[in-house]
Amino acid sequence: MLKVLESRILVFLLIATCMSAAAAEQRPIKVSTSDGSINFLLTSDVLSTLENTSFNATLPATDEAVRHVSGPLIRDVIKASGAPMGDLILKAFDGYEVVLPASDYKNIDVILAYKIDGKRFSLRERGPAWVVYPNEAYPELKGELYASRSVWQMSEIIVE
Ligand SMILES: Nc1nc2c(c(=O)[nH]1)N[C@H]1C(S)=C(S)[C@@H](COP(=O)(O)O)O[C@H]1N2
Ligand SMILES: [Mo]
Repeated sequence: MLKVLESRILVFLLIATCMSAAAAEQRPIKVSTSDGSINFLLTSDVLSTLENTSFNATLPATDEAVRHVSGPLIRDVIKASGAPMGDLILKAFDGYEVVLPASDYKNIDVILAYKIDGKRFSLRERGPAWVVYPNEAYPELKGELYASRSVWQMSEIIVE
């Protein structure tokens, strides 16, 4: 009897451990509207259905080296969520928060980069996702204004 109970507890612990590991690894970005009508999770399953865009860019607050970044276009993420193309409040795991105007992601190929130089990057490497502007092809996108919208450790998007 005790053996059965023990093995059940063991199986439960094993499943719980696997589930929390998977959840921690995914950290899906939440996309919602400020009126609460849309609540969408950008899971890895959803991500795999979105087209990937790649380009070279420098990342703010790094060594300013040129990196190869890839991920879905922000406008495709918003489309996938079913939310209207409004201004975005971007939130990060470190508490950082900034507005990304709709005109930016409509007119510029801003991406939600999940890979830097071909690799996923962890929370301590400022992952799992970083908003990146194509600032190598368009140097006018360098500088403080666009740097401030280049949010790392992305956790949430609220569409206004
Ligand atoms: N998650 C997160 N992203 C962020 C920031 C931040 O504090 N946290 N700072 C922003 C600002 S204001 C700028 S100018 C650039 C570079 O930040 P830094 O030079 O202050 O490090 O990253 C942007 N992205
Ligand atoms: Mo900044």
